[in-house]
Amino acid sequence: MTTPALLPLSGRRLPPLNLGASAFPHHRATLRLSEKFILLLILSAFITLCFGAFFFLPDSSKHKRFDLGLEDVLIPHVDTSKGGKNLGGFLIHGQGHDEHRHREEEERLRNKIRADHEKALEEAKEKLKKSRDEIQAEIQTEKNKVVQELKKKDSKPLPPVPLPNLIGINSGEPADLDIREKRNKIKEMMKHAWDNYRQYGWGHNELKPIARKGHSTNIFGNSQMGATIVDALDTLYIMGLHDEFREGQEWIDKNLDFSVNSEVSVFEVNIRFIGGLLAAYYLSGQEVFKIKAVQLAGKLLPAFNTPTGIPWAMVNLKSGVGRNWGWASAGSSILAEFGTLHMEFVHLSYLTGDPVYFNKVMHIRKLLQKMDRPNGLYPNYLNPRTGRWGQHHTSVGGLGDSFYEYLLKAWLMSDKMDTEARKMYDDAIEAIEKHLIRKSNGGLTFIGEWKNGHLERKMGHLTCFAGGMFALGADGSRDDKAGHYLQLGAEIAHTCHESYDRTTLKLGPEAFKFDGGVEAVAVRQNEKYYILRPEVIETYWYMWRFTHDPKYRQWGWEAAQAIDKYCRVSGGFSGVKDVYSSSPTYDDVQQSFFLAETLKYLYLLFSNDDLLPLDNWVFNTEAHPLPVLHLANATLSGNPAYR
Ligand code: DMJ
Repeated sequence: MTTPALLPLSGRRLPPLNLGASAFPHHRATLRLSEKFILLLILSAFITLCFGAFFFLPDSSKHKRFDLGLEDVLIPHVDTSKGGKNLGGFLIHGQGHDEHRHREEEERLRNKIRADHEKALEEAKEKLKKSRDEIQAEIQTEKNKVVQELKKKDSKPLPPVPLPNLIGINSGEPADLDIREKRNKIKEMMKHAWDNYRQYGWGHNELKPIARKGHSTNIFGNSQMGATIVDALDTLYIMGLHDEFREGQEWIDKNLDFSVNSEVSVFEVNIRFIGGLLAAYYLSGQEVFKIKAVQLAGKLLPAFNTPTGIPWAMVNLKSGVGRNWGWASAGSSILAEFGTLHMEFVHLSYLTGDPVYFNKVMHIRKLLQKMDRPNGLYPNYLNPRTGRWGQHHTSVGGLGDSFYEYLLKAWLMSDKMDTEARKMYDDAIEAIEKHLIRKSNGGLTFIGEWKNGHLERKMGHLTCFAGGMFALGADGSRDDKAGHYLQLGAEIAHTCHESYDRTTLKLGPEAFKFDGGVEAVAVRQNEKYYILRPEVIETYWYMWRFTHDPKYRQWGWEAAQAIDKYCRVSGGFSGVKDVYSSSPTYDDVQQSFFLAETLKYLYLLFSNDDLLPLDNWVFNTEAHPLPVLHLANATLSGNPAYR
């Protein structure tokens, strides 16, 4: 292998350089592929060097101009504006002297290039003596250095902002012995779930409690992002499990890295990770959580780069490329996903002083306000390219649920200043009541789903959260209908309790019907599962806080006992596939929301109201408590960060 003749340098050629087998006799016989590659690299570096030299060596005309500057101080200035040619004058004046200097300069540069070549060759020879492993180790060390540098840059402290009033983060111990015991039992269940995850699934997103290994789903992408750790932190904190909390914090500090080539759900990452990190930050005051939340939020922002600003459902954390779920109507984004970002994003802007997050969610709100709503209802699907609704399907359960929840909570979180959000909530709830809420023949109030002009008399487990939402929104409702909404909340709680009570395991199915003589019972086999979901217990807790009716604690205790009896296995807690079967089979997944929500709501149900009081805290849809921000108005202009 020989190089082509060297590129001309001032009319002369350097001798050709042989990089072939003869240059490396010990490699003559067989050059492995990797070696050939390295040789090729050296060769290209060499050619680049020559090429560079050719272009960057000062040419004679440049020298002359350079000299001009030097000579200028010696020769009287000629006024070019008056037609004089100073350039010509100097050329003539300094020619002989210049040429000599140019030759010297060229010679010096040529020598330098030769020396550099030789040095590069020596280094290449040295490299080739090293084993493949050594070379790889060197490359890895270099890469690590770069990553460390980037991390240092990313972990810079954020500007301090005054923390909102953080009340009731360490209280709640009930005086009643029976209630205290129940509360301790819930804490013990949390310990069981955490310890097993710690032992068998640490760092994975979730746990397979039967197989005793890590588990994940596509919502978290293909990386081990420790979803259970992040989701569980605030529950650990309020339960006083501080050693466990610290373990989690340490893992997050050392391992939680968002520069991964992984496609995640924007909604899930927001409610579980950003919500979880922000709540952990507010409760503990540990900066690391705030920093991680902000880093992660930055990775979600590219999802908003759509023609309308309605974000994609998924985003690749590394490339920033977004897309929607293949199953969603006509490439649409989902109402409950793009409509469940507000709380976390407002807090991100509050904490960073950067309005970018606030602007993104306010843009979504403005766009929704401008759109026509069939029957006043929000369809679940919205195309982010065209800004048009997809299929006219409305639900207060899956695909729609937390959008309504976040309208109400945006108002509560703003210390009731965000009246725009309250109005949107009131309008939406009125349409829902009119078109979706019905009473069954047996007198059970249910919330059905609207599908292309027809009401499906089916309610999902997810929809059961609405009982708590109605109760939470009762105070401040339009036309002073507080009593009505509290009653509606109670009716939904009752219906959802029935859906539990009418099963063999006393655990609720995923969906239940009110049709053809069936009331609050699942009909299809694929709707009979219970995956440790929180919504029914969430509603019991809100109803308890607003009414102190002991039946809610009773119902909550029934659910806790059923979970402990049928879902507990030695390796943690598992969902069950059929709540109507006396010998249930397990789905072998301990969902992260079981620790974030189900156990937290149970614990709160058996705590006094001074633990996370609702006047000061608003729970995101994953049960992560965020403090009320006492801002001057809905646009946050009262916050110095936005002025
Ligand atoms: C949770 O991740 C959140 O509550 C979300 O809003 C929908 N439901 C799951 C748990 O069932």
